[in-house]
Amino acid sequence: MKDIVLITGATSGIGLACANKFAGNGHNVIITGRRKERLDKISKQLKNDYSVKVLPLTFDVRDNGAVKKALTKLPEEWARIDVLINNAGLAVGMDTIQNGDTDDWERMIDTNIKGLLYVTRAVLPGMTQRGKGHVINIGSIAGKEVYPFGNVYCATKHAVDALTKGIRIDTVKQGIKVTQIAPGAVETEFSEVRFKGDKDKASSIYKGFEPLHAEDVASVAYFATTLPAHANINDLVIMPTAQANATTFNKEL
Ligand code: NDP
Ligand code: 8X3
Repeated sequence: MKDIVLITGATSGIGLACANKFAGNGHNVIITGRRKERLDKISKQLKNDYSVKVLPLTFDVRDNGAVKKALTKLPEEWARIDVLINNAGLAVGMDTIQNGDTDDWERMIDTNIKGLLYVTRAVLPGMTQRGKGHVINIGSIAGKEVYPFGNVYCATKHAVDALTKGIRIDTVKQGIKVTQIAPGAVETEFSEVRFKGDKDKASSIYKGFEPLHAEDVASVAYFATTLPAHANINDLVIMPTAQANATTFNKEL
């Protein structure tokens, strides 16, 4: 049977790759993000390429009112969400705490922690009522380790790690699957956002080694949903082969 898969942050990178992966396997997808033009274009592409149903929803995950409005009154054919991929997220800036920009901190905390919570709070009651559903949180190696100048971003991803465990405890009796996928370096728009539009600095992050592609992470997310009902991947770290941990790379420069 076709699933309904809700993917936050589907306008680029990992979320976009997940939209293609799930739609490519015949599932109907709800794609979200703030950039409406991109969502509309992606929606057309997915429908054309895969003949699935697509519902594009434009909202900011930091706005709880907008999240509730978009997700708690879905048209009936879309209301039974089988898989929620909490992917929308970002890093902004890299600095010490003593020099850090508090606006950057607010953006990361509001998006990566509060946004994930708002979306999950809107979607999870339907899953628990039906006794079926799968929540996949995109964490990070930054949720397993803390690296220099990563402080607040790492803290938000440690929160995603903790919340994944908490959601699993809270919903185990209703049979909900809860998975965290924690990637190392993936070449997307992530570093461009982190370095506030500095494309040269962003691309230098991925020089000298082959980073993960967004499709690698999407494949793992899709695989997690193909396991039988009794089996769940709780936590999965996926890294480029040339990356041993958050700070150790095999780079040829
Ligand atoms: P991208 O910048 O390519 O994609 C981020 C997505 O999140 C975009 O679709 C963006 O959409 C959406 N988004 C950001 N802020 C908001 C918001 N306030 N409301 C709604 N949507 C939002 O980066 P990635 O694909 O790399 O990042 C996806 C996830 O993967 C993030 O959670 C990131 O932390 C995590 N991650 C990334 C890694 C990497 O190396 N790239 C490694 C480990 C984890 P829009 O701008 O249209 O709103
Ligand atoms: C993104 C990967 O290593 O920049 O979460 O934190 S890293």
